Amino acid sequence: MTERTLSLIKPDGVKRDLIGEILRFYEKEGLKVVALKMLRLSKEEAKRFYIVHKERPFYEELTDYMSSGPIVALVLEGENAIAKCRQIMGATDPAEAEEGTIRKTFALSKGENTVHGSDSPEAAAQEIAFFFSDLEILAR
Ligand code: FUP
Repeated sequence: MTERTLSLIKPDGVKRDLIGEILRFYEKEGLKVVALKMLRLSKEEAKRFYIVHKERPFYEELTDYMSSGPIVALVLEGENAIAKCRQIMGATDPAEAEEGTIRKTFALSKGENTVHGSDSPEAAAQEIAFFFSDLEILAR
C-alpha cells in the first residue's frame, strides 16, 4: 500500500550537516520526497507537535531541544512508508538501534536522536498537516 509519512531532521542533524546523508538513507530504500522545507519551531509549536508526550518527564527538555535550531520537515511517499521510515531510522535510543540505521549511525542520545518519523497512519496524517498544506505536497 502506498503511504505518506512525516519525517523531521532534528536540530542535531541539521547542525552537523547531515541533511544530504539522511535524505540518501530514505531515497536509496525507495521512499520518495514529495514535500520538503527547512524551518525553526517556536517553543509553543514544538509543544503542540509533541502534545502526546505532555505528561512525560522529558517533555520540557524535548521541546526546548526541538525549538533550539533549524529542522528539515519532509513528507516521504512509498510502499508501507510509515513502517519503512521507522525501520530506516532505528530505535529511539541509538544504543538500541540496529546497525545501518540512521540513529545507530548518527544519533547522539535518546533525546538528540537526529530524526523523527510518524508512528501510525493517524499520526502521519496529523503530522503532515502540521507542517504542510496540500498544495505543498507534490505528485511524483
Ligand atoms: P520515536 O517514535 O522513536 O521518535 O520515540 P517516542 O515517540 O517514544 O519519543 C519521541 C521523542 O521524545 C524522541 F525522539 C526523543 C524524546 N524522548 C526522550 O528524550 N527521552 C525518552 O526517554 C523518550 C523519548
